[in-house]
Amino acid sequence: MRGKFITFEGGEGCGKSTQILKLEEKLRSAGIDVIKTREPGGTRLSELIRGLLKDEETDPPCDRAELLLFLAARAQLAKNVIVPALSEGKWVISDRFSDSTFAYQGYGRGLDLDAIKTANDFACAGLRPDLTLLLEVSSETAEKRMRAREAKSSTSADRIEKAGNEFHARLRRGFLELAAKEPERIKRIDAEGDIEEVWERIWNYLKPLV
Ligand code: T5A
Repeated sequence: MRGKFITFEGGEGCGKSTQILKLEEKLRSAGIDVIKTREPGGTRLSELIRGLLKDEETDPPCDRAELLLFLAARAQLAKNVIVPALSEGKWVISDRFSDSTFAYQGYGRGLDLDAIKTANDFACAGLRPDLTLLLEVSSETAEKRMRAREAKSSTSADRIEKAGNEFHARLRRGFLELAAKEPERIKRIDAEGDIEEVWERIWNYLKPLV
């Protein structure tokens, strides 16, 4: 039987990665064979592309080049990792997938949504998440969490994180429009509150599916 493909989405600092770790552990302890991946990334080529997308030293990609780099990374991950795992009956949890492209490159950068859809469908060759959890926090909470993470890991904001408040407001609105268009697949999760509170909301939602 095909496994389930679950994606986590949201703006910067919404807490996806933290909750994905908890879900991975919970599913394993329930005896489910699960793999976790991230976008961009998850294969050698896709991780190299991730490096290019985050690199601040070389010339930054123009908006269309940025879109195509994300899609190239996704095509490789979908074909070589996600599709084979699902067909072996494994569950796949991905930290971001196609919805991020619509939100960031479409609503955020202003690239044409229909063109993105055509190119993304080509890259994914029909692969779509079964379920997407959209983690929602206020911009103040996101900012606080990002600052806390930077202090903890001594990293600084990358090129996309530094794209400005208006860009981030547009992409957050974009995620909400995507959720309104596909309410069956995209579930909005209130991600305010501490890690355990958010986890409880996520697990309450997923428990019946497991
Ligand atoms: N992108 C991606 C596109 O533009 N187009 C695309 O198609 C795709 C796929 C990826 C970047 O690429 C863009 C989006 C991104 O800008 P990334 O480094 O993978 O870059 O960054 P993000 O996906 O944004 O993920 P992050 O790891 O940066 O953030 P998360 O996953 O939202 O947050 P997390 O879990 O790391 O938490 C951040 C901090 O908050 C704390 C954590 O401990 C951590 O320090 N935290 C909480 N603190 C208090 N209460 C809670 N409930 C907390 N939850 C977490």
